[in-house]
Amino acid sequence: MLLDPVRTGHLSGRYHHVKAPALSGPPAQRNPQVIDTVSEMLASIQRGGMDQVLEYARRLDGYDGGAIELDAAAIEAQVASLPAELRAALDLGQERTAAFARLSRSKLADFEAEIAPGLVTGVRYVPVQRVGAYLPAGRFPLLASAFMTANVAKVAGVPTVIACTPPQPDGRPDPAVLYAAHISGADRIFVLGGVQALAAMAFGLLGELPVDMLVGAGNAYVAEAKRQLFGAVAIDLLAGPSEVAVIADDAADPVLVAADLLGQAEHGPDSPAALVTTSEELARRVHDEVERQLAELKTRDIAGPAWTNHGSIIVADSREVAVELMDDLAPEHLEVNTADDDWYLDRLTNYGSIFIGPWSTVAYSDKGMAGTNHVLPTAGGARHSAGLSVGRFVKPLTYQRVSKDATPLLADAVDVISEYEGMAAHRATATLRTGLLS
Ligand code: HSO
Ligand code: ZN
Repeated sequence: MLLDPVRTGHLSGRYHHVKAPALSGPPAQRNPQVIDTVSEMLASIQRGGMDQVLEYARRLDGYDGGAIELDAAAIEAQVASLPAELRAALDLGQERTAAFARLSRSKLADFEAEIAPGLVTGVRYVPVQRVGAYLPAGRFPLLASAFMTANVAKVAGVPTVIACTPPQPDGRPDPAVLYAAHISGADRIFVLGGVQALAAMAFGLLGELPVDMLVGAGNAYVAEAKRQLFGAVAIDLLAGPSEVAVIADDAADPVLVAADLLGQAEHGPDSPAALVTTSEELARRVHDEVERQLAELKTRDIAGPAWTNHGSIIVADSREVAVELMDDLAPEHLEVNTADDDWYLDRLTNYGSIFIGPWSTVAYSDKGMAGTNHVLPTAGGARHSAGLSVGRFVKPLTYQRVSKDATPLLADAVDVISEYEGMAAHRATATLRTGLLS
């Protein structure tokens, strides 16, 4: 999250950095070795089918034969040891996420209208038929990801949702990821990781037809596989490192602001975190507070380098400048913690999800408790796109019904336009119908 000098040049002199990121310049390029490895893997799986999928699973994940699909009994056995408290927390996250998705779905209403005499048009929302959800379990098993992907797809009415999650070193999936996938209503759950999992879902190698859409995060190989499979399938988005930004003023508590910056910096050493404030005093206090909290943080080996290399604190001359700077950063997560939260909310336009007031923090959405989706655009994607939502799993399909009486209204204009374009066959489809009227 670096300010773009092209878009923010007119603001120069109206803000300054109290802390700038140690690393500047464009984000890391896609790694050519990853690109080549993934395209080789996809091609050989396309040729070799399931045998090749399992061969990669053997080589990369230590797969040693046996069923990769978990039936109800296997799921029950593997989640049996989970603490009741964790199950209850996950149940709550699933219910909240589903509640928000159900409400969002109810707002996508089919409609039909006669927009000109005899011309009836409409929209029907029809779910995508098959979705593949990838549920990683890397550095941190992000348990709520199943809710955001598989569960939201089920709420949308997707008939078939396949979930794949990688095996741990003992050959089993992370039991809590498995529980989350199960309560999300995934129709089939496979213990299969990485590129081979995505390929198996996209090429229809798991006893289902090829999926129409792949969703879910993963490492650089998973992201690259989604990018290469895009077109053949839809994807949710290509997620970069998780980001957080905060707008705060003198009304904010520096302890909470610092904690919330570190709360996402923890994701990885390249996770950006930014504070934009109208208060020099708050900037200084958050600066010191981040260092104090880092010293005691269990995950400081990750959050520390993230903050040093990609953390920033910017003081803006005014609220208006703060809004412009933040809209340029277009963060994945944005917290507003000021005396005038509503003033900011009315004006900000670029963010994945916004958290309003001192009691709202990103982790609530991360873990499913806020109900909102945590699959959100990163790396400036929030300038043009929103995050994953139930609406992405239903297609607004249009229809039209033209009456005989409405024919002149449409056909005469199509006749003229097609003639100009030189499209004789198009023109004939209209003029033939006009001819039938006389
Ligand atoms: N912040 C991540 C999601 C997450 N974080 C889940 C922790 N758990 C992407 O929005
Ligand atoms: Zn997070």
